[in-house]
Amino acid sequence: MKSNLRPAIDEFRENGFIRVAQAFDKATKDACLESIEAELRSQSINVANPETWTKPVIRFVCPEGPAFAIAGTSPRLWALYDALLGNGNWIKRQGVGGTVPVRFPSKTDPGDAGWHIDGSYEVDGRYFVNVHSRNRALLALFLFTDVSEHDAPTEILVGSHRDVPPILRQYGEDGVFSGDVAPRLPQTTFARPRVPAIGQSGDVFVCHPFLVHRATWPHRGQTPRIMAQPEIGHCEQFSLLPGNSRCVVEDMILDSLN
Ligand SMILES: O=C(O)CCC(=O)C(=O)O
Repeated sequence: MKSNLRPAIDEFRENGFIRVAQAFDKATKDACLESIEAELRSQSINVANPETWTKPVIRFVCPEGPAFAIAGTSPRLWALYDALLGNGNWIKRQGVGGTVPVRFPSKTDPGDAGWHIDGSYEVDGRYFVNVHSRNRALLALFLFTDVSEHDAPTEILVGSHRDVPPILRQYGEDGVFSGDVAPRLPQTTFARPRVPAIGQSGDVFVCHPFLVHRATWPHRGQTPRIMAQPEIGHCEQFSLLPGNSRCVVEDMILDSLN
């Protein structure tokens, strides 16, 4: 690991996430937003016209294209992924991926704002997760607009990644529906410090795959909040064989199981 990344890794180990400020530049952000706005227009939504903001949230698959490839392959992000996962262990996607939840200024309950961890593989149309974190080595939150505390930021339970592995262990390799994990967590998880994922467009929150988080509402800001929340995939799920850990994130899961 590069020695200048050590403080970032220590912070990640402690909190379960780290914000990479300005992981991609303004020109890239502007070009990504152009594609996202085109997708919104195809759904009759204009980011500059509040009359078209008829729902509190809409989601779609993150577009692909050259600007998303530049954002997703940011050298600073890739150096961090190498440090957390080990070079050669993660999938070098030429893009961002995941879905884009766009949240509009609104006082209406969006209906999707519960504490959860993200699922990583589909079983009968539902997203499951297992203790080996099949298909997901990390969660990332790519901010495409500035996000203040008024703009319905994602909220993170700091350190909650530690509480999840003992729950998932009970479900073995098959895993469990991701929506069934948070209700099984102890009350102490929800007493952990809460941090809003606020920042500037171009910032990326790189998170442990088991970090508990939620969308928030109402959105009290003036403009739509736009981000993408992809997984960083791995070549093989974490084996979790003691003495055989490949990387920092696997060490962290093993620590939580002991
Ligand atoms: O939109 C957000 O703030 C977070 C959404 C989220 O966590 C999810 O959809 O899994």
